[in-house]
Amino acid sequence: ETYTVAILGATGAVGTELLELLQERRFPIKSLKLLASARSAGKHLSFRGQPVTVEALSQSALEDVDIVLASAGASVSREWAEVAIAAGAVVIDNSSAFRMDSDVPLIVPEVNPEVAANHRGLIANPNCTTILMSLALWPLHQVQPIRRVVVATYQSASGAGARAMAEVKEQAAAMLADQPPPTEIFPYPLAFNLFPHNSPLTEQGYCQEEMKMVNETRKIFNQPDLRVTATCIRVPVLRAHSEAVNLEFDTPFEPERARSILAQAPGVKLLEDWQANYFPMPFEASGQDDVLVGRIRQDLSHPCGLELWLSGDQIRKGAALNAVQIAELLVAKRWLATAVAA
Ligand code: 2RA
Repeated sequence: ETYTVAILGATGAVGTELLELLQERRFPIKSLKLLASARSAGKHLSFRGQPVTVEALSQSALEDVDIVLASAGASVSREWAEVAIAAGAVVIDNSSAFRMDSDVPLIVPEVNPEVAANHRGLIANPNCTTILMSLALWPLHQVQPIRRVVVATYQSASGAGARAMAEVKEQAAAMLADQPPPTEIFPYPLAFNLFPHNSPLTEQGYCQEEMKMVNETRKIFNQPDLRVTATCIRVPVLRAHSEAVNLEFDTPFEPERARSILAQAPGVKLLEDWQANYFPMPFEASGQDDVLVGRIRQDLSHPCGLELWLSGDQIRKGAALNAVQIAELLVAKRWLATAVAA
């Protein structure tokens, strides 16, 4: 069976990766629609060697679509997801618009695939930092429940979009030429600098990006009492996020045991060479499907603590690959028909 698929936000960093992955993974496509803002309409992209013209998003463009992969921002998803669902599509939304809605499954296929069966036409893709962290934490949590997570993130420019990736390069060039760095996308220079993620702050002093990790991890793990705290930092890296994670369990978790579990974990590549002092780096994580995990060690400050480090491609597994894997899951399990429609 083949499907009509629409990519919403086809010309963005994630949209471009979605197109690449649908080809690379030979997703069973009958026809492909590339939808974007009127500004991008008319551009020609290529799919399976054939040119595909980008169309402006419209009600008619969403007719007769089986699956919408949406990555055009929360406001576009809020405006158009229901339209697509009413026209019969299942929407896999990469934006933050619906992630915490109780009737919207929030899915990492390696963690909670079964929850996707309950969708009512809309499935949310978690935030990139949450996806990457959950791949490393879930296999450990299955063996010994995690009680507390303390995470510091080192987030690439790609999380702010394709133009942000271009700007950090322009900033570096400007600064090397002793010129003022452009700051149109980022509020401050990111090249040779770093700053706390500049998403809006909540009254508790956490930014929205940090609260996404707290709330989404609890939902995906189905553990509302899981204690999570996060500090999210934007760093001058192009397209892979890294995260320093401290875990607390009820009883000690041997690093060797964690290492052997993660060596078999789906979507994870254990990468550590202690003799060579060689561990995951965003430079190597970029372009890979797997999240690189390493530097697993006993927390010296707590007998039931464990430390680990990870790097993962923000555009790929952090967004586009996870969304395509959700689509593959729905097709494989024949879960495309919504509970509502059935
Ligand atoms: C960021 N995770 O990195 C957010 C949005 N992709 O800025």
